[in-house]
Amino acid sequence: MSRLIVISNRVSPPAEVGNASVGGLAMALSAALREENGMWFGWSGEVAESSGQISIQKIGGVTVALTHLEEQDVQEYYNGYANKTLWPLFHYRTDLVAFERSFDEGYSRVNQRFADTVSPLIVEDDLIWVQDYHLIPLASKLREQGVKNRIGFFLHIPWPAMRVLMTLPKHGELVETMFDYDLVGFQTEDNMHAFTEYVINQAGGEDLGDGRLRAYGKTIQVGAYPIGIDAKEFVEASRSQTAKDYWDLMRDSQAGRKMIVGVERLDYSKGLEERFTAYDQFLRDYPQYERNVFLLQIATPSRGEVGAYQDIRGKLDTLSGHINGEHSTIDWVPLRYVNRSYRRDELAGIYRAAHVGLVTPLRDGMNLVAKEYVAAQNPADPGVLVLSEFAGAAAQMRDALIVNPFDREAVSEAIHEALSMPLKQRVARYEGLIHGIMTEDVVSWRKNFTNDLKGKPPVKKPEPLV
Ligand code: ADQ
Repeated sequence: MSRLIVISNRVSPPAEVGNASVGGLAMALSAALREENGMWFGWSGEVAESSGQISIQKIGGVTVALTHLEEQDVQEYYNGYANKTLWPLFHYRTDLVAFERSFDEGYSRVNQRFADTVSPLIVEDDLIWVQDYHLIPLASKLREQGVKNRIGFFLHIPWPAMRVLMTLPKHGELVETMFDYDLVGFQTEDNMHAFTEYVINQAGGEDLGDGRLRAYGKTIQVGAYPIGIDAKEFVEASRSQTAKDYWDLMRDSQAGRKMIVGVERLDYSKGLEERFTAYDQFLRDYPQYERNVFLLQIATPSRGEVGAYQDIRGKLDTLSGHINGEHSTIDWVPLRYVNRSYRRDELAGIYRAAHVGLVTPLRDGMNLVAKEYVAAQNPADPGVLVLSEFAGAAAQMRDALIVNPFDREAVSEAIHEALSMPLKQRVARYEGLIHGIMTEDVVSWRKNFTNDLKGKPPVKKPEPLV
């Protein structure tokens, strides 16, 4: 039987797999690796004096292979090219992009080192699945080592429009490396079309039909594989005792007020500054909500070594203070702004207590919070999802209230519409959304991708649970 080898920048700490704090993606990949006798390779998250060593352990049926990085690698590859160059560029924030030759070199060096370290572990028939923007050139480096196996790549973040990508020095070289994969997967059709447009118009390539693209003398398969959540697990988490305790806690602290919730990593792509401004606008536009509503914004600090993340954190501290200073009364705080993270079962209870889920990224590959919010709702009395048209999830979740996150008046109106929506309409929208969440889940996502990589027909979608 062929093995599956997943390669990603970070490997979820194996001791935590199966624990409620581990994300659905980590759990789904671990399940795939267990079933397919697989191995997960990536950076341990630790910095070492010298890199290239590998530690291999078997945990819960999954072989986990970890390697360390040197300080310079972390600065140039991870904080540098991945998070100061590609992340802002692929999220259309060309104003925040830093191009430095050393980043480029660090990115190439770490991809080379990953290839050198993992290639001796690869045997014939292994299926290799590379995850995300940190490792775009990995297949190319593996091919140079003589690896002939089938290699797939999945991009979790958006693929930008051609003209945006063209602001990246050496963009052609980056795209060329993608032609060393057998299958390249994107979150949405839109992203796939943007890639195709570049290949045809910039690389002089050809669309051969059936998802096949030819350029640089090579042919690859491309496809859209919208990622889902582990819906069954999340619905179960929302019915757990911890979720009920958190739901009770929130209900008590609401004191009859309506609650709007936002949950994300503290990242400029998530549109938190624009969201706070829109909420401020909402409080001005609809004074009838004074003392009757609050926004709970959970934003976990992330990538704190990168300047743009320090800047956005500072801006949000100021803006949240300003909104509360302006609108609070002695017995009401309109914005609860929380910089910590919660376990999945705790989050499920928090989502369930919220009348509105406010998910307004400026750009997002997919956005799993939108799906988790809906999965956690009480089917008999569900809350309403307000969703940015620029989240990949918007292509699937048409029953959400879809908004332009840059239009603060429109977001303000959508919040009002969501808060005042009659039960019948809330239930109809929820039912329209939950079906897709249950069927297009993370399990069907990874099966569809790996079957296409193997060249098998798509999996039959599972029946919905609720
Ligand atoms: P992210 O940018 O991290 O993922 P998202 O898809 O929303 O964004 O996933 C975040 C996950 O972290 C969710 O499962 C959420 O519950 C959890 N999370 C966020 N804040 C949390 C907190 N404070 N406490 C606990 N948990 C928290 C990237 C891409 C997305 C894409 C995913 C998967 O940017 O567009 O959907 O990968 O492909």
